[in-house]
Amino acid sequence: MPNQTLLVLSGPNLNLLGERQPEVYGHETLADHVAVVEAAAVEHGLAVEHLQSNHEGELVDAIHAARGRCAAIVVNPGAFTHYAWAIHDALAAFDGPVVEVHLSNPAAREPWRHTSVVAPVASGTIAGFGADGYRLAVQAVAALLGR
Ligand code: CA2
Repeated sequence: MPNQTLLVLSGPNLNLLGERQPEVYGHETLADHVAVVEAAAVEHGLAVEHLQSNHEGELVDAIHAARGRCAAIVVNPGAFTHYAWAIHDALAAFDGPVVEVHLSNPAAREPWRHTSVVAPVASGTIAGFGADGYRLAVQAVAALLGR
């Protein structure tokens, strides 16, 4: 039986969503985004596992543990996006679709946000659509998995 789990990873500070900078990241909490993912995923027969961590190694461990067990990964690496090569390397060793999500559009913000070290190992990136980004990411995963 093929694996049917979508792993959703959230990087540092995303646990604070809804508390500060709503003009940049919206009013939704991380739990709200995960609920959107779960509702969209169930329509494609996918179960969801979610991990938020402020620690790069914990995210790397979760990506390793997903190998051969999860069908796809949706990841918002937070600020790790811009420099965490260990996450890049771990995702490169994952053999399913990887969709990178950002609530804001980093390309339209400070220059240090313009580089993503995750993008080269992602199937694609969805950025700048706020809360809709997570729903769009699940649609992309479903299409990539042929569901
Ligand atoms: O737009 C995104 O989703 C980001 O991944 C969010 C990261 C940022 O470093 C990336 O450049 C783009 C930051 C998430 C921090 O979220 C906070 C939420 C509330 C209060 C403080 C931070």
